[in-house]
Amino acid sequence: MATDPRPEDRFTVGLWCTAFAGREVFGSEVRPPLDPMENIRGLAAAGCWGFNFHDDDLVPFGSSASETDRILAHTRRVMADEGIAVGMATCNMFEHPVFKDGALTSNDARVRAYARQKAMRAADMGAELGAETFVMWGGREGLEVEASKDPREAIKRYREGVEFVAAYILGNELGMKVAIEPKPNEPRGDIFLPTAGHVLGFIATLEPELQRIVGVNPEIQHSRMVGIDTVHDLAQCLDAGKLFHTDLGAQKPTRFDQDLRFGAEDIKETFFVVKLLEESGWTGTRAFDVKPYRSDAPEEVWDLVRGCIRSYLILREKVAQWAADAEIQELVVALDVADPELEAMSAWSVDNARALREVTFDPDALAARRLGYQRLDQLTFELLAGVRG
Ligand code: GLT
Ligand code: MN
Ligand code: MN
Repeated sequence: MATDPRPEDRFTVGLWCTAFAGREVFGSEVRPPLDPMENIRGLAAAGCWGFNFHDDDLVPFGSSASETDRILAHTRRVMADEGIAVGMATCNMFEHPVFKDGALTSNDARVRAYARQKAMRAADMGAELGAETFVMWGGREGLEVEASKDPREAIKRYREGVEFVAAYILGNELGMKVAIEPKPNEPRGDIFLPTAGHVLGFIATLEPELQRIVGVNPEIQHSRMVGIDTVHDLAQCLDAGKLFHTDLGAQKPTRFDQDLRFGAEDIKETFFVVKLLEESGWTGTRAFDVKPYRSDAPEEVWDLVRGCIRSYLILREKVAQWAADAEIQELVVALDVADPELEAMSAWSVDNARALREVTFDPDALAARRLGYQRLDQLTFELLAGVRG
C-alpha cells in the first residue's frame, strides 16, 4: 500500500496545529512553545509539502516592518533549506482583545478599519511566501447578546470587509484566492456565516468582479459540529466552482471543535470525503487543520501529522479498491436507470411540458424497484474494515 506522501499530494498543516501547546478554557499549556522555524522543519520532516500560517504564527503580534522583513527572509531560507512551500496564509483576527467583539463586523469603525489593515499585511506576508490561498475565518464575527448587533448591518459590514481584502489582493496582483471558512459557533455563541451554504449565498452578493476570486474553505469538523453531511457540503462547493480550500480533520458530531486527527472519527464518511476529492480531480492542497491531544508529549505532535497523511493515503487506496470491486460496482451501476425518451423531455420547453403531461406513469411499479442499499453499505463497510480482498 502506498502510504508515503509524494510532493504532488501536496499535504499541508497549519503552524498553529503543531504549535498548539494545550491551553484551553479549563487548563494551561502542557507543552513548551514550539519555535516557528523548528515547526516548519518538523512539518517538512513529517512529510508535508507545505505549511499554512496566520500572520501572528510567524511574526509576533505588533512587530515592526523591519522585524517582519527579517523574519520573512529567515523563513524563506528555512523553506528553501527544507524544500517546503506555503499552501495558505490567513490573518489572526480573533486572538487580541481588540477583536473581543468582532473584527470586520465590529460595531466600532476603528476596529473594523484596524482589522482590514491587519488583513492587508497578512495578505502581503502570504504573497511574499508564495501562498495560493488567503483564508478568512471570522472566529469573532458573531455575538452572544442578540441585541448587541443588527445582523443585517453586521453582514453588510462583513461584505464590505471581504470585498476590501479581495480587492486589495486582486489590485496588487498578490496571486491568491480568498477562501471564507464557515463555523457555527465557538469562540462566539453564534458566528455569522455558520455553514458552507451561508458562505455560498454570501459570495453571490459580492461585487461581480470580486466574486471570481472568493470561494469557500469548508472544514469537516465545523460541518459535523452542526451535524450536517460533510461530503454534501464539499460537493455543493465543488458544484458552484467555489471549493477553494478545505480543512481536513475529524470530529464527533455536535460537540466543540475537536480538530482530531484525520480519520479518527467516522471512517465511512471520511472515506467518502477522500473519494469525492480524488474523483473531482482536486488540484488544491490536502490541508489538515488538527490539534494534538492535550495529553500528547511534545514529540507526539509529529505522530499527529504523520497519522493524518497516512490515513488519507490509506483511504485513497480504499477508494481505488472500491472502484475496482466488481460486486460493489455492479450495485452502483444498477442505481442509475436511464430512459432516453423521458430524458429527451427533461429540459424546459413548452413542447416538452405538453408531451410530459401526456405520459402515463405507473408509480406503484416505479416504487417496487429494489435498490440494494443494505448490501451496498455492508460491502462498503467490509471493504473499509479490511475483510474484502
Ligand atoms: C483556528 C480555527 C480554524 C481556522 C484557522 C484559520 S485558526 O484554529 O479553529 O478552523 O481554520 O484562521
Ligand atoms: Mn479550520
Ligand atoms: Mn476546527
